[in-house]
Amino acid sequence: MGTSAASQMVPDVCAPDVAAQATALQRFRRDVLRGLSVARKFIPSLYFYDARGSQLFQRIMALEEYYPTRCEREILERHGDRLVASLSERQGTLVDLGAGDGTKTRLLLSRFFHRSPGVSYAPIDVSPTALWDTASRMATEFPGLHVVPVVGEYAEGLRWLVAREGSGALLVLFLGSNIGNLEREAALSFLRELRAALRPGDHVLVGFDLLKDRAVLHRAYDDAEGVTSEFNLNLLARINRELGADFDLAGFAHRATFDPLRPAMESWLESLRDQTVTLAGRRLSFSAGELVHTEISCKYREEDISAFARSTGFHEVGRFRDDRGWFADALWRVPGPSL
Ligand code: AVI
Repeated sequence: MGTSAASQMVPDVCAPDVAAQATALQRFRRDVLRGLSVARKFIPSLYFYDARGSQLFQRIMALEEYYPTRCEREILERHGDRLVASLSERQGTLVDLGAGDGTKTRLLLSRFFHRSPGVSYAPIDVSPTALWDTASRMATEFPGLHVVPVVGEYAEGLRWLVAREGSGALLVLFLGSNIGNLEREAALSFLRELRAALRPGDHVLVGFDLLKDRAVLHRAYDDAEGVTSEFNLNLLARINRELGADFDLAGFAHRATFDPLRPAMESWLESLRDQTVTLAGRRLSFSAGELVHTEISCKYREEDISAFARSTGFHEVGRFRDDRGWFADALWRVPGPSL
């Protein structure tokens, strides 16, 4: 750990592995072709976050209608001291799953760093550009902070957790209701894998968007300025840019619906006319009114959160809400004596 935080970042973020990029592109092509070849078409929401998509998501988080970011910031500002106290050790690490721009994490990191300057920060994100910005900003803001950025999906994050060196305790942040973008079974299996990758005494802080008035939900996922629409349509723009497809973006429109059974908000791209698109030598047909599913954003009841902790082997030590009770951050501990 003799190297500076900035030089620690270079190998992971600045030296893109050409073979890995080619594999990622092949996987993108395969996933899109597969999703657009079935009767109920879909594009995995993971692909929202190229550089443009990450910028648009930053704009969504600043929107008046998109309440989750402000609610969670309120929670972290109010309860930050209590939360970092869960990571009392000098050698602890704050792991940030789906770090994004790290604005909320900074609220915890500043408290955490001032208590114990020997701490480390490990942001994990699919977007190399967002990750690089966040990692370098944190390294500048907290001189001497050991920053270990990891580019990847949650699976890579879990692999990194399993292989980690050192005995310090972890506080894993899974904020912003990122959990809500996974179907219930996928969320449970992810949390079980996360639990298995951790050690007794480690903690996780999971953000859950609570079920609320439908009109509030609709506004949050279909804002007046049209930023969420642009975010959704950027999926098609990305497929054109990276996979050479010929989607006409004017031929599709953003739709947001509420499914009370899940319960969840869902995003779709609706084809506005009968049309054919060419992608990787294949012709894909869309009929007028046909919907392509692009995202699920699950909403939770308080009892869902308790059931999630119970059935994934975590012990809940605290739950923190904003004033309106629209959002909750649950603090869970891996049971057993700390090593
Ligand atoms: C990242 N994720 C938790 C956001 C959400 O609320 O599902 C993504 C998003 N999609 C549309 N607006 C925001």
